[in-house]
Amino acid sequence: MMVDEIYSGSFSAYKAEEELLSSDNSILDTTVDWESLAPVEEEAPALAKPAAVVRVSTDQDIDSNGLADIIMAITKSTHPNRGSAGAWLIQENQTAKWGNLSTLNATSKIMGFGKTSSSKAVDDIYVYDAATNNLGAWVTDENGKVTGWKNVNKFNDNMNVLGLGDFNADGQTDVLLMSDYGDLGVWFTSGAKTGWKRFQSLGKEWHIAAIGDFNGDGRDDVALTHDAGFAGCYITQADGTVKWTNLDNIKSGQKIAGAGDFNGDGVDDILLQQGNYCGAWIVENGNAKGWMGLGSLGNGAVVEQIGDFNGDGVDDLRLRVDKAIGVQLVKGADKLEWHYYGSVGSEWSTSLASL
Ligand SMILES: [Ca+2]
Ligand SMILES: [Ca+2]
Ligand SMILES: [Ca+2]
Ligand SMILES: [Ca+2]
Repeated sequence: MMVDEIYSGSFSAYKAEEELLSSDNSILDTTVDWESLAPVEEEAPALAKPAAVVRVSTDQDIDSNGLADIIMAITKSTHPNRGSAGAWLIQENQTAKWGNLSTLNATSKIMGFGKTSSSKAVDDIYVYDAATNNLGAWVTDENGKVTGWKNVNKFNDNMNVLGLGDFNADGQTDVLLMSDYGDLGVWFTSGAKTGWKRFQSLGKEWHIAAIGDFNGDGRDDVALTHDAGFAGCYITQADGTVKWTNLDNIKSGQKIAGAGDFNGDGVDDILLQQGNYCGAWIVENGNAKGWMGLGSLGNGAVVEQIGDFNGDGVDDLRLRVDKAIGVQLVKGADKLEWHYYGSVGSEWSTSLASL
């Protein structure tokens, strides 16, 4: 059974959902042989770009069931349906239901999830146009359908959009930026400090590793690494400034793969990956207070998204292995539970970091 062929070749952006699912029911198939899907190469999996560029402390939920959803788009420039974007809406029974979103123009990419208004219950989908340095969002209704466009801002040419987060805890998504000269800061989209607020100037030895709320005050913070091997946080303050906290040293072979709350205390933790193995620094007040082993992901698995896919308040690791998409649900220390959602054609990008 070619479970990986569901969407290849014949996709057209607004085909009815029934058509997309009618060829077989393999999107619902959880009996696939996991081992057979793993690539043959023995190489360590290529890490996705740091989740920093995509992470936002929202539910990543566009259809109002409280479960994170998966956005995907055809990014291959030569594909006739390049730009077609849709989502797998994760259901209570851990299956995925297809929903059409919209179409990206040739220079646009999906940035991630966020809220264009604090009164919105579900997330919108942020779209960045590299040709104009303009950021905006597809506004969604409570069923995950795109109902309109809301412009966020067209940034100056010397500003680089790094990621999304709510950095003043007013419920509306802001934008993390870095200038060509190393000025790190935020574009506040609402509140008393609307507009650009510079945090710090950073040299090339600094790298943005993740965005998350690392002290649990509701404001997103920024985790950074330094070439010397240590990591820490800029904890955002109520006055729009930041305060440094130390995390820990990154061991040889380890990489920060993103942020998520893996022990369910409401504070984001730091995900570390070493080969196939994942674990997390459990974070309190911006400091690493302990280690939580998570487990091995399987050969060739790439962490593409960190979010809560089963609604238990603990973030999970959404993976891709070649064309197969699934989630390792985090069920406590050293306890991962695999759920396979389905497979996509190779023309589909499912990582927010590469969409
Ligand atoms: Ca959902
Ligand atoms: Ca915070
Ligand atoms: Ca936590
Ligand atoms: Ca979960």
